[in-house]
Amino acid sequence: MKLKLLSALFIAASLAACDPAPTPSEMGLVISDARIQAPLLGKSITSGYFDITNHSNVDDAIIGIESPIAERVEMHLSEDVNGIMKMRRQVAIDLKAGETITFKPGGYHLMLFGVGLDKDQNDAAVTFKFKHAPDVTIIAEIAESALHTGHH
Ligand SMILES: [Cu+2]
Repeated sequence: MKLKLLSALFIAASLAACDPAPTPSEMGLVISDARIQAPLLGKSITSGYFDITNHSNVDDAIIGIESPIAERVEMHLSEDVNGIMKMRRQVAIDLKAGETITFKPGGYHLMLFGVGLDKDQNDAAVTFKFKHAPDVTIIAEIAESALHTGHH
């Protein structure tokens, strides 16, 4: 019964929209455990990590990330190329329906450039842009740079 109602609503929403793009559910894209390393003293570049799950039934992709604390945020993938860790910028990262991707040291991660934090600032907004789903803004914790991975 509930499922029928949901699909009826989904069809109604699809018909109402002129855009033929799929309409992910409100729960669609969920980001958790987001944290940004505090830049090392005198540095303005740092990295960020989080988990993201696509709870919708639509294959989607992360196509951009922004934060008011950074001039620019890029998505990178660290890869072991013949024993040497290399990072490659990712313009978009596919996130299939039901899939979870963990951004972590040594794998996918965020690189933030031109970072400016207020003194004692311990969190920051981060906005995720998707191919289909509407933007999602979350609050990321600023983690102590003592835990810095030596990434840069
Ligand atoms: Cu990187």
